[in-house]
Amino acid sequence: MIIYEAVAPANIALLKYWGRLSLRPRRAATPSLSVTLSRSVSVTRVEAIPEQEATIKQGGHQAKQVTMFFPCADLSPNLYDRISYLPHDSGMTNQVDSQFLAKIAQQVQFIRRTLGGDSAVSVVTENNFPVGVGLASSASGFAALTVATAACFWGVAEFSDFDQPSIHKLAMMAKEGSGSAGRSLFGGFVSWRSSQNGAKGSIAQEFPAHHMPLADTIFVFSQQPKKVSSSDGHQLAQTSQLYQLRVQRSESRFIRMRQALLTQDFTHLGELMEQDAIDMHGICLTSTPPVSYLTEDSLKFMNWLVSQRNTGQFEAYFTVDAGPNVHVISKVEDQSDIINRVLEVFQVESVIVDRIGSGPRLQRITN
Ligand code: 2P0
Repeated sequence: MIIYEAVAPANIALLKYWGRLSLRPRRAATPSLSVTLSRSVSVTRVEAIPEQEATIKQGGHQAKQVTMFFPCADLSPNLYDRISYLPHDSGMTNQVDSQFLAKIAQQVQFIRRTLGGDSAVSVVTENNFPVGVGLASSASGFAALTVATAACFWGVAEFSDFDQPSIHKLAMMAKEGSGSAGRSLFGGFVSWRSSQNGAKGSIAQEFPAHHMPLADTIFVFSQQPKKVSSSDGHQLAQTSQLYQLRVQRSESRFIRMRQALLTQDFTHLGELMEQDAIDMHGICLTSTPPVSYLTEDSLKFMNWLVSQRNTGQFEAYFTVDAGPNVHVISKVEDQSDIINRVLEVFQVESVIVDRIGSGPRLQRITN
């Protein structure tokens, strides 16, 4: 049996994707620019499974693993994809599990159709960090799934065996599972261009990880799953009066952010990044109905971080995705000092200590 195991990292957007022009295909209303992380990863194992095994229909719980079977409608009604998820220690509700597994099954079918695959597959996926709390688990999850599934259908053994056009194709497929997942196909600093005015909306690495070795420290205030999904948040964004303003500004903000990166101007990059995070959450709060991902804890922390910076304690900038947990972007050499100072002042559920990384990995395991 041959198993294709992909490890794909989460990414954190410095310039956020928030609002889209269409869901299928995913077309972003604004350009986004992210940092691919190193340690927060999803691991996905995919193998082709024979017909007789795939025809077992009932799902079930095996230890902590949640498994469901989905008909391969694209191949034959008698074939089933077997999708399993190994929950992170923080756990997920069963309702989230089944929705999550159905989205994975849908993505498998999409990849199989796109690449002309001809077998049912078994998918086992897990993360080393909590899911559904605004930590980009869908980005790493759909990136790993896309890499492992494509490797299985193509028989590719290592990530470096994919050529650049193939990686681009994988990124465009991954974003159909979750928009931000397309960016996790590349290491370093990655852009996803807007599809406004008929543009193609391509995804590409702008700079490799070593260009500017940044740290991302994630202060986790809550592991409760968010009440409004990112997908619904994207949909609601258009109801905000601030939305068009952000769309109009986004191209120039992208160019300035890229320039700050090019010149390794951390201060300018950080200022632009904070402005954009505030803009995104401003849109959320002014959507109809309003969406509030930030909590009192997040706001208190963000204010504290700015005051520390303004009084010259350290140079670090915040960004926050669709959840209450705050990412602190700093230079790698300042990371441990920042963590120590934060923990003197704040009680957090956990701290995820991460940094910029170089993208997905793949291995072919024969047993
Ligand atoms: C981002 N986020 O750029 C933004 C910032 C969260 C906040 O993209 O509905 O799961 O699949 O297109 O990628 C999270 O939303 O959205 C996200 P879909 P996704 O990372």
